[in-house]
Amino acid sequence: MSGEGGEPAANLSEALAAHGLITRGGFAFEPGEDVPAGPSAAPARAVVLAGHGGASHWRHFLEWRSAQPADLADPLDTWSKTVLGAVAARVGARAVFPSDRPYLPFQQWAMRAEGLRPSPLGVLMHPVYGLWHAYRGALLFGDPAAERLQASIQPSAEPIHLCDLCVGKPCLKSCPVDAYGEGGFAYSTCRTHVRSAEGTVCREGGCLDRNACPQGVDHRYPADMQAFHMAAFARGA
Ligand code: B12
Ligand code: SF4
Ligand code: SF4
Repeated sequence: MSGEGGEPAANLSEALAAHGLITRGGFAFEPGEDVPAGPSAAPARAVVLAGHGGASHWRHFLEWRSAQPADLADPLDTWSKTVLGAVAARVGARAVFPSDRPYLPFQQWAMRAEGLRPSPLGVLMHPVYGLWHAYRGALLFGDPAAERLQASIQPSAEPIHLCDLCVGKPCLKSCPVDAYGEGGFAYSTCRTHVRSAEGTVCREGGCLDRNACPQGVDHRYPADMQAFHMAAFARGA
């Protein structure tokens, strides 16, 4: 595929790889579906998700961060917008982001794109990366790029949902305040603990429930990355 006036689609993966990012699947929207605008004002025709499995982007982000003002707000979002905005321009797409308001349904898109399903923690379970992956943005394509993109996307075989096979479910047993349970994620209970003196372990090393999962451990985020995300979560209202 090539974007309108852009470079061939084979270059999309290459352009993302330069920032430690990968494509996370994609699909063509159904006619009549409520979708955001593509590169023109018309509704997008297809989407390709961009993100990381494990911490592949982290050193690229840190290098960029070291040249930014210390008090830069939302640095990871800003980095994502900077690098994916440039990639989108190269391939004739419009980039959108998980933090955009109103929130776009990134996890629903991811489930369609890669056949993933949620773990008991809400984070999607990946057959290779386990709970250690995320989305930094999505590229929305219009005509005529979408037709060529559609032809190039191979529907992914639905992976085994590892949580179905997990007998002990240790991810539901490690939280000191039982924030994850039948009723979903009690995020204010979690946040209160993370902010407290007793929450040092979560603040510095990441969520104990997430870290208790035996899947994808080779891709587990390093402690500084987990602490970075936990600090952002703790700052939230
Ligand atoms: C708001 C939000 C939250 C809120 C949820 C509050 C609530 N219940 O509404 C809070 C702040 C609690 C939260 C926390 C986390 N989040 Co969050 N969050 C989002 C965000 C920005 C919007 C969700 C939304 O409303 N979407 C709109 C609806 C229409 O889209 P959707 O696809 O249907 O949304 C699904 C999610 O909302 C999900 N959901 C509902 N509650 C929760 C709670 C958690 C923890 C998760 C992961 C999902 C989830 O259910 C929906 C149905 O599939 C998304 C990005 C996005 N744009 O989707 C990230 C997102 C869902 N979060 C993500 C992550 C990883 C987390 C954390 C686990 C880690 C982190 N970033 O700090 C933390 C948990 C903190 C901890 N203790 O470890 C990832 C999930 C990636 C994946 N592999 O699946 C996303 C996709 C962001 C990204 N950049 O990839 N999150
Ligand atoms: S511990 Fe088991 S149930 Fe929990 S997220 Fe990991 S595989 Fe899924
Ligand atoms: S971050 Fe800590 S308090 Fe929050 S859900 Fe995970 S283990 Fe529980």
